Amino acid sequence: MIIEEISLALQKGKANDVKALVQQALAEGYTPKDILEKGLIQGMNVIGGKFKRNEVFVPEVLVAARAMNAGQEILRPVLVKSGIKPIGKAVICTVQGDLHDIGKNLVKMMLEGQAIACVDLGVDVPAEKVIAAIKEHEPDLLCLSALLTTTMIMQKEIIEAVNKAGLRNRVKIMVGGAPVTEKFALEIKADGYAPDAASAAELAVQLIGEMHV
Ligand code: B1M
Repeated sequence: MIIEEISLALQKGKANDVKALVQQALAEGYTPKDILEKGLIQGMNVIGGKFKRNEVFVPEVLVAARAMNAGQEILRPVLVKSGIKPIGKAVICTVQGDLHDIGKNLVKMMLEGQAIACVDLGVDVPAEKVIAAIKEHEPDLLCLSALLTTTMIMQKEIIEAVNKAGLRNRVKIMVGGAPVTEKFALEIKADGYAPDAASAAELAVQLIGEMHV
């Protein structure tokens, strides 16, 4: 089945094959959601398990990540409808010390799919850069991603810095990433937590709505 082929090509890091297979799957009528969840994310999860068990190492994970991004680029225009007036604006990043961007990119893509304009600050982003971006772009929503137990704490530091800068009532803050939990989000006084990109988009719409009442 083509969805399994996508997962396998991603695991082997074959970016061009992933691109072609994603295109083919779309042409055959598979939904972007199935291609993403059962093909791309499933393949990345297999690599994640192998990485954990030391069956593959950083180079293999990097080529798989590149293949994942190649697949996402094909899906992006299908998920993001063009010409629709944005319902709000988000600033999104992966926090300082953390270079993982696949989940953040997925969240961004899903937000854009809900007509939320996104300013992407990239990875390894310190609090000062976030504060400067809030002042410059005046977003409704700040989205902070963290994939390492050692960098989750930066989400707390950034929220504290936003408080200190007197900007806390001007922006809603959503946190997420594999080690992050609802409980942690409450502890650090975020406005919301989402476990995956699809729920992140739903929550983003809700939080932006709350900003505009
Ligand atoms: Co890294 N890595 N990694 N890695 N890596 C993990 C995270 C790890 C769990 C692997 C493991 O050991 N089992 C482990 C963390 C352990 C821990 O902290 N508890 C780990 C480690 C240790 C490391 C290094 C330290 C390894 C080393 O160098 N020895 C190093 C750290 C580098 C750094 O950041 N400073 C490192 C490096 C890398 C690569 C560069 C090789 C590569 C990243 C490439 C890239 O992103 N461009 C990489 C990868 C790919 C992984 C795994 C295999 C996959 C992560 C991923 O992309 N998953 C990962 C193992 C795993 O997760 N199974 C691992 C797919 C993605 C779709 O899921 O990012 O969880 P995820 O995003 C989800 C949700 O979390 C959520 O939505 C997404 C989609 O549904 N979400 C949000 C994410 N952000 C959100 C924000 C929201 C809401 C929801 O609101 C704002």
